[in-house]
Amino acid sequence: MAASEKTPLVGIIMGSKSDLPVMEKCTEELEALGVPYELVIASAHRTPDKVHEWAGSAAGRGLKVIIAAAGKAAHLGGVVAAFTPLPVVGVPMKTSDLGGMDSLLSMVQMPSGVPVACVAINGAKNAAIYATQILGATMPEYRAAIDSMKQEMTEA
Ligand code: RP5
Repeated sequence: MAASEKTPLVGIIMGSKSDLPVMEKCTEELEALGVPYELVIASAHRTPDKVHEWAGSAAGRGLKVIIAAAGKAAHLGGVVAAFTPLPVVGVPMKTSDLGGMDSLLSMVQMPSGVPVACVAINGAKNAAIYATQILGATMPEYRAAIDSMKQEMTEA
C-alpha cells in the first residue's frame, strides 16, 4: 500500500500556498521514507478557525507529529501547539524582507511551556526526517526507514 493510502501519521500545515514550493521537499522526503501524511493550508491570522479545528482534532484523527511551516511573524507553529498535545516541528520560511530570520526567531523563541522544535530556514527536508525519527521512537518500521537512509548516506 502506498504511504498516501494509509492513515496519515504526520500532519503538515502551512500558512500560505506560497509556502508549497519549499514544502514539496518535505512531502518528497516523507514519501521516500514511506510515511503517510496529510497536508493543509491554513493561516493563524487569516483563517484562525480553520487552524483551531484542524489542530484540535489532529491527535484524535490519528496524527502523531505535526510539521508547521510559516513565514514572517510565524506564529502558526505556536498556535497549533496550543491546541494539540502532539509534538510540533516548525519550518521557518525564507522571506523577502528579512531573509527568514523573522520566521526563525518567531518560531524558535516560543515561551516556556509551549515548545515548537525548529529546523533551519527552509529546512523542509529535515523536518520530514525529524518527524520520521519521532515516529521511529515507537514504530519500528520508521526506525528502520531512518536506519536505511543513514546507511545510504555512507554509500553516497
Ligand atoms: C505566512 O506569510 C505564510 O506562511 C507565508 O510564508 C507568508 C507570506 O504569505 P503570502 O502573502 O505569500 O500568502 O502567513
